[in-house]
Amino acid sequence: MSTATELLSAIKDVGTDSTRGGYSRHGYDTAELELREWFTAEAGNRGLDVEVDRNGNIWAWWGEPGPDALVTGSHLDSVPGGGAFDGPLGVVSGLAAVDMLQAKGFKPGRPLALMVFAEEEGGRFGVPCLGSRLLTGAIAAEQALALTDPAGDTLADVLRAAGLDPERVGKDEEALGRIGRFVELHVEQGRGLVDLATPVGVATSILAHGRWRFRFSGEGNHAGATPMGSRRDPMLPASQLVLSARWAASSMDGARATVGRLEPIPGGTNVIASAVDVWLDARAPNDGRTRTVVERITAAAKQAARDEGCEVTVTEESYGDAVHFDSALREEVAEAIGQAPGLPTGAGHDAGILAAHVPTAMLFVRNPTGVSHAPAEHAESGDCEAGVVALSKVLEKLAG
Ligand code: HGY
Ligand code: MN
Ligand code: MN
Ligand code: MN
Repeated sequence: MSTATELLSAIKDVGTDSTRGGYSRHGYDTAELELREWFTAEAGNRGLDVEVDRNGNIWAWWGEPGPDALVTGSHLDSVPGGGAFDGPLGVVSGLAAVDMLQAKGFKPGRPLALMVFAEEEGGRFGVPCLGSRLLTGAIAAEQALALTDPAGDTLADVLRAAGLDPERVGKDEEALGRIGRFVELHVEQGRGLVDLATPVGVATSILAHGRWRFRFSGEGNHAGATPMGSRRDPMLPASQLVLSARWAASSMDGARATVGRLEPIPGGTNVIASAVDVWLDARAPNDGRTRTVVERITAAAKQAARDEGCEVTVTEESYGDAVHFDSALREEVAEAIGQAPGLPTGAGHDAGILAAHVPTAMLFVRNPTGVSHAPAEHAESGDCEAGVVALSKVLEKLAG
């Protein structure tokens, strides 16, 4: 019988990032594959039957796979330089909850599975929740297979190397049809539970969320020899985009807009870039506000590109509308675990993708730093255990 903290400790050296700090574990890279193998062995030790679906998601079944299953899970990949808890906490809590239930002699009255979703952060191929999007058909197989990672490998290449068949990737009605209800446990990514002085909460909603890539093209040239008046420098409209993101989201209730990734081409100190790629992450409480924020940012960036004699193209890389979790399931979860506050979240989750298809709920575990997607992300051992106890009560009630 293991605690969540002991299980996290067993993987603490996998995928550490000595340059950025924290962890860099991306879909199907060496670290993530090692963690998938580790999970498979841990599930096997508990007598669970492990299978990998057509889209690379792992399922570990307690008892026969079947319809109307109760499923819990999360992901093992991270953002570049991410924390130890975002994703793995949900996975190890599933294992620890199974330990707790097995120790008390619980036998599921319906199929029960733990899941690990592939490439939740989109850290390698750019599209978040790729495994759950493929499973549910939220992204078309052809579009996904053509995605490339920074090394230029397509998802199709990478899946093939991992032993999966690209021909079979795509909406999987049969696998999806087995999920009766889905519950994801996750570290909280803000200070909601800290402010409430409570270790565990229940999610109410997720912001609408999209990612856009802007390619600004100008004229590559010499930093010293090119007079200031003769430049077409794409870094200028790129910078305007960054500033406009702050301005547009700040003036829209509940909105967030971020530029966390920007790549000048070719990227030399003494080179005026010929092009700059800028990725915009924008979120808001509903579709209309999200779209408005992105339209305002885009208009400002296009004007700045015209002023500098540059071209701009915009590609929507992913989008998902706001999620409001099933209120009946939320009540059942709250009943199972006792009083637990409801909390909205600005972060995306596989549970949010599944929510369009099956009743879905989420448990959050307090994060004393309130920081996430960075090495400072944290959860105390005692709170992790409170999360496991809560999850085990939910599994017991919903799969009993
Ligand atoms: O919220 C995110 O950026 C990701 O989907 N976890
Ligand atoms: Mn994340
Ligand atoms: Mn996550
Ligand atoms: Mn020179």
